[in-house]
Amino acid sequence: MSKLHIVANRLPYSLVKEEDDYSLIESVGGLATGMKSVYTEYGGKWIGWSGINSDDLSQKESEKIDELLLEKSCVTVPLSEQEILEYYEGFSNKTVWPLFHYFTQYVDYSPENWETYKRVNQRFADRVLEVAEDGDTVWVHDYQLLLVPEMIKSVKPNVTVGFFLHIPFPSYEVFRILPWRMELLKGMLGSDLLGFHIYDYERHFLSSVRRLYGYEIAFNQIHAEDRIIKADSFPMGIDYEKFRKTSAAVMQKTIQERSDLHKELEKYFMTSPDRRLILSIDRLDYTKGIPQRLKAFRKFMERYPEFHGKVTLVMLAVPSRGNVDEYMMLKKEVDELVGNINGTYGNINYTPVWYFYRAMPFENLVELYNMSDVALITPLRDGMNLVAKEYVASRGNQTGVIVLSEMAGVSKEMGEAITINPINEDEIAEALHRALIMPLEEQKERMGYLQERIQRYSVFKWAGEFVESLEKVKKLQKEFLVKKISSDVFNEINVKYKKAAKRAIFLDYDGTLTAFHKNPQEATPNDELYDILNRLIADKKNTVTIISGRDRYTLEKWFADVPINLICEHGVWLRKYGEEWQTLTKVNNDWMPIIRPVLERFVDRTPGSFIEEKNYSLVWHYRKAEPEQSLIRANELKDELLDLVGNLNLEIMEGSKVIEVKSGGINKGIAANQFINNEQFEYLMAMGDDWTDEYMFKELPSEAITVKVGIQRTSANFKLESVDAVRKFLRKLGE
Ligand code: ADQ
Repeated sequence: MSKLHIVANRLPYSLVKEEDDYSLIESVGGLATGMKSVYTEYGGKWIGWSGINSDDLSQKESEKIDELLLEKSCVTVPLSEQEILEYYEGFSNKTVWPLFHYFTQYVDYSPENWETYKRVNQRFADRVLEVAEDGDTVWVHDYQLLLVPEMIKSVKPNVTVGFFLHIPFPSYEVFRILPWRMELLKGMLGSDLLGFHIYDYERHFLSSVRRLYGYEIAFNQIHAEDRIIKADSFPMGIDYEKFRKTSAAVMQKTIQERSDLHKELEKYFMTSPDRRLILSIDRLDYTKGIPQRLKAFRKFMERYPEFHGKVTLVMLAVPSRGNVDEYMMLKKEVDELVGNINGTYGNINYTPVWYFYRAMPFENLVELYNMSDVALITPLRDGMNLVAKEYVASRGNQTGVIVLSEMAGVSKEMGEAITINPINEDEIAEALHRALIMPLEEQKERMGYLQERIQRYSVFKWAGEFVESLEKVKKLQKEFLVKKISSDVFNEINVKYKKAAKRAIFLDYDGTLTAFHKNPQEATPNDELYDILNRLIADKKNTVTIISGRDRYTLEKWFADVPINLICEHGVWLRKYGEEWQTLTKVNNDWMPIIRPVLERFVDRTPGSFIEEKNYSLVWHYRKAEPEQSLIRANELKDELLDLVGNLNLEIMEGSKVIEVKSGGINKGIAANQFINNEQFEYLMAMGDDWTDEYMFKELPSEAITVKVGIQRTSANFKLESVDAVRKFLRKLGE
């Protein structure tokens, strides 16, 4: 039975050493909760690091720990202190983390860290490969393991790989800075499905793929060389019920049962009933905008003296990466700002900022969520931000206001929050004021909508939808495989081929026999291709024809020494080997002076694009142009042309990065049929990669072997994934 395995930097358990023995504590974090529901249900393993560096463990201890964790279906990946330093604290947290959060000034470009990152990713992948069998699914998590998907896929292509990125994916302009950008993308592209919190990150990712790898992207499907890869957004949720229930339970406790924190908070409210609490919770990280938040609070105090003595900001900061320079500087800055505000506005009975530099037990966290009037969440960048969702889930009486950074992924789901720009201190100060004076009715209305939404899309739903989506990608890929020429199918084709006494073979050129080139004139045939064609032609039973959209001049030059037939410009011209060029169809060019200026206008507006003029058609090429802009332009151009072509009996053909306008009544299908007319071929075959080749696939007699190169939809009977596959196929034919 197929299983689902999880791969993440950390396992969902922490180890506690008691004298000579170890025991496990279950993690309660969002990811652990969501994932546990998945991998236990599908009987898989969780592969990750145990949290203890392997230098500190004897062989016996390691074995003991491995055993203990295996009972929980966890497989450990051992990491030494040096590796943690270079892979985790180094490349993950000093290179990828700052870069992906747009803190380019903090990015460390250490090649040593990169080498260790690769090595450790390989170790994770190796562990997965030991565990996962063909047909299984593996779900890899986050920025520490960007290379793992490809490392799995390249060895076990029949394992389905999903990847989820928990942090933002930056815009191409930022991503491109990284010296190892190609390798990181390649690693991610080993996945079958890539998940992001929000559409913006997905969009940035696709744009980097398009620019760096040049793959076709239709909607959110990447057409890589041999596979369809899907990218999609899945906004991560929380265990809503757990927060809701704990919150309700905490508030029902008797005074004696309440926690110390709870009692302190009650005391605070008792001294004056109009006292208000503002809550701020995060890891102490420079991406979270903590200094800016404190400055905005100071501004609020400056502007609204009527709130002095009445408002307290409770600020929880979980210590994080404390031995890294930037984090030490941040800690110092935060300490100073808190001191400054408390010194300026505080007195013996009043402390404006309560600052806790530590993690809190879950129950206390919920108490704070429950008792705070405002949640002040102002990260400069944040993949999602679960604190905002946890606050919503804990609000039993449906009051409370969220002041939320527009730079957090979660803001896309929280239209009812007061959104702010986290750099704009004035705006935050005003938003705080607005939140504090918001009427209860309005608070309840907003919170009601938020609760409904956050409850519905919980972490379980999130995990479930990702897995379901992976299944769908698998299906999509299978559809491709159905037409793929397997070795059995090849054998059948080869039997027919060998039996036939007379064969006609039509081969498209660009994208079929040769890979695309930015400059079409440079896509020249190489020795390997000449060799393949010459061997085909050497068999006297074969009539081989190159059938292309290209102009006569180029093909004639390239194939001057090859005894081959040429059909050019999609079927306007035919040159049988040893004969003169002849037109297959009578056409006129009266329309060209009308259409050319339209195309020229598009060339002017789309740098890098150009017009090619053929005898009977005009082509707008945009392979060299900026990819995203040119796609928009291509759609605009088609739109404009559609209005014109009807009256002029023209056809618009869309090829790979080209739009071609030509006289109607000409296409590769008509041309191929005319070519075989009156001759008795026993074996017909046509191969091509783009839309214009579909005419051949549809119009040739039904017994023809038609082969589409690429994974897109087609009316051909068979598919091959790449130019390489075509060359191999042609070489083997007849053997
Ligand atoms: P984080 O950067 O860690 O996660 P976030 O999503 O806010 O950010 O999660 C923080 C978690 O820590 C919350 O569950 C919160 O309850 C807990 N926490 C915070 N302060 C605490 C304290 N003092 N004591 C105890 N617990 C505390 C990364 C990305 C996010 C993304 C998540 C999930 O940076 O953008 O939302 O992963 O994908």
